[in-house]
Amino acid sequence: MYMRTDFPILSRQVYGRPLIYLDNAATTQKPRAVVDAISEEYYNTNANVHRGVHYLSQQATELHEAAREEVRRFINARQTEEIVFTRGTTESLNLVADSYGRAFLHEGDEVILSVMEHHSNIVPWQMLRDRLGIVLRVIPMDDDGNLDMAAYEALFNERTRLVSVAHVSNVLGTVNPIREMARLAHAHGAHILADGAQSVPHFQVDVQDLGVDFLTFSGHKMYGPTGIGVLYGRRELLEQMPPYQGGGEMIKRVTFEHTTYEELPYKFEAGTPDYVGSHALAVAIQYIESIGRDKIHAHEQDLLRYALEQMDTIPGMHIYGRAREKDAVIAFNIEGIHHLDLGTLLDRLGIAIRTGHHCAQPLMERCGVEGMARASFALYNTREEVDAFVAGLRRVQQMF
Ligand code: C6P
Repeated sequence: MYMRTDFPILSRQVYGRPLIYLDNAATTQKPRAVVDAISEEYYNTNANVHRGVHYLSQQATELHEAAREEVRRFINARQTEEIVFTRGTTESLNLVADSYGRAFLHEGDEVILSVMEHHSNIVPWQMLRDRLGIVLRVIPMDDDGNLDMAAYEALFNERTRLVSVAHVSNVLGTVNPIREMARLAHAHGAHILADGAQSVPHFQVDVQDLGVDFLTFSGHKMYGPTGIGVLYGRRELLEQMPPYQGGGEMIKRVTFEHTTYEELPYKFEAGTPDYVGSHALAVAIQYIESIGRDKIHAHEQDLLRYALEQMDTIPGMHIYGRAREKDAVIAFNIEGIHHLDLGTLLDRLGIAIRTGHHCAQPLMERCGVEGMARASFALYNTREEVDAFVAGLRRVQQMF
């Protein structure tokens, strides 16, 4: 539907069939504008940032810092100093676990996660638990994939310091009620982090409106390049947190006796940043806005409803996640067919989906399965592709 020709890869064939790309929660395809911005910068503007007095370095620095401002505006943060560039959601989460952990957490303090977290929002906290002796609490969910809000509230006690939860589940598509969760966290004197890897690409996310203290997301899931991500943090908290890594860019003065650190956000950006990636991310943001986030969301919701309607007519179909608010991700299994076989056979029809545990093994356990197949939509998918996908599912089913 939307500007498919902007995405050159969508016109290629696999196994002699037109590509139908339904693995967008893993990574999205890139519009020409983003790929061009990358080659353009390498061809014309490439120089290390924040270091040179020379023209190119200043130009590259301007692009990099303009990108930071673009990200700030996109998520409505108060200040550009609250935008830290990272390699992606995973690094943003590790940064918070490590640095927030050093500043705010002590043995016996508690962090609340949910049962539907991606491993990136579990493992860093477990590593911290092993280092500091913190306690992890887990919010359960109902069979439709809605978090149990009464159980959530009951998890708070005087040792709760932080809630760290997915805004949208990468498996169930559940859109968690982050605003309400933030209100409750703050009412109990705790901070809250929303993992926005699967929300920021799909609908308007406003950090001030949601009231979150931290937000993490990845460029590559929102039509931008791989290797660039964002950590938003409330200034007051970031100020109190120590650097995550040491090196160039993040220092004011170094002697062998003592080092003083840079101001925000550079304190958290050790080493040469991905200044080409940051600019390309800004171009991806401009691309999204040129279509309109509301329009993208409405389109993806239409595809979701359309796909669910048809998939529900397939015998033996199990769909995981029927939350009240659900994003355009459908995880499923068909009785009698292993998810890996399903994915492999669909692939032969030119249809790309993801299979396996989706980096959410505790959620797989909660659902009583080893793995699932998953189709996920982006702005360029069409109803015709959904038709082909459902026809593909029926065809695979007939083979068994
Ligand atoms: N989920 C998926 O196919 P990175 O890899 O750092 O860009 O993002 C990690 C991550 C964190 N949180 C959530 C909710 C995510 O969905 C992801 C990435 C991909 O579902 C790859 S495993």
